[in-house]
Amino acid sequence: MFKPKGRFPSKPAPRSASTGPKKGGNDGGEKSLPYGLIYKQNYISAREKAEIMAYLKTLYPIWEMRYSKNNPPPENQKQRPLLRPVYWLGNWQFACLNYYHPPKGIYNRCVTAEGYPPILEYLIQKIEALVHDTYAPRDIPRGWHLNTCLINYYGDQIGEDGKKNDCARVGEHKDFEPGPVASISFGERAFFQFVSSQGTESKSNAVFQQWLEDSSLQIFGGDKFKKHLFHRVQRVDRKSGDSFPLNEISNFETRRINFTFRYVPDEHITPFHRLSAEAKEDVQGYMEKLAEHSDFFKEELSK
Ligand SMILES: O=C(O)CCC(=O)C(=O)O
Repeated sequence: MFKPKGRFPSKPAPRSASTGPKKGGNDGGEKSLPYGLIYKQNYISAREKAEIMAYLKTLYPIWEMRYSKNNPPPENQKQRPLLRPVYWLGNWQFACLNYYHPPKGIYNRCVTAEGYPPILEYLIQKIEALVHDTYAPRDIPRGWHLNTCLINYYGDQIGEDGKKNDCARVGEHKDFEPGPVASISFGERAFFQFVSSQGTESKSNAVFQQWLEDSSLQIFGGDKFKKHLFHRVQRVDRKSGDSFPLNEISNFETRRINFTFRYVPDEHITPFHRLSAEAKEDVQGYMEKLAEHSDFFKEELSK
């Protein structure tokens, strides 16, 4: 991983008594949140946002398919592209490898990827400290650190006829990486819900919902919000007119970018050349695509 090079303090400033954490708290004089949830408006400063935006311009997100030759769709499903382009840091959980899913789905799912740029390293140190100050030790697994980042690009797909198809949403799911997950949002705000689900037959009930605003930090952890409830993004506003052009992807109009930081135990992250033959075959094409613009992926392919 890259290390901070001095433009940002190498360690977050110590918290004073008055700015210290409140259990399950949030900022901005809003009503306090239940244990397990943190929400901080304007957590990312204008300078930090500018640095992250400059970094995003260097990335070439890809559009993955959900299934592959060695992981074909189950009987009731069809092959399909994901709803949005993505980029992963730390390790890449290719959709066709079925994502990290302990206790059984551990190996051949998380492929070593590029490290964080200094600005994200810096923010992650601060966020990890906040987690340790806020959550009970039982909710922070041994060795927990935010070594994995999924960057999701939300917006409209643009058809050949120029018609826009809004796919700025995520269906209900759980993140199975152990411990708290931290999420940073940019652009238009998103309507985010935690839901209880009784399966596909009945409607899910929203248990807690909130808007995730530009430059905000959300953290969810603990049994209720991380293990028991599902979460989803219902919709993304189009009020502020924010738009983020993507390198090489022209049939998509991005209006929100979200980073979710998670923890995958380091021993479950596999370099490309050590994957099983089937997993290698399934992701070879994606690795080649990534290598077109990344020395890191070029090097991984050459091993
Ligand atoms: O975009 C968001 O706010 C949430 C993303 C999410 O649920 C996920 O990446 O698992």
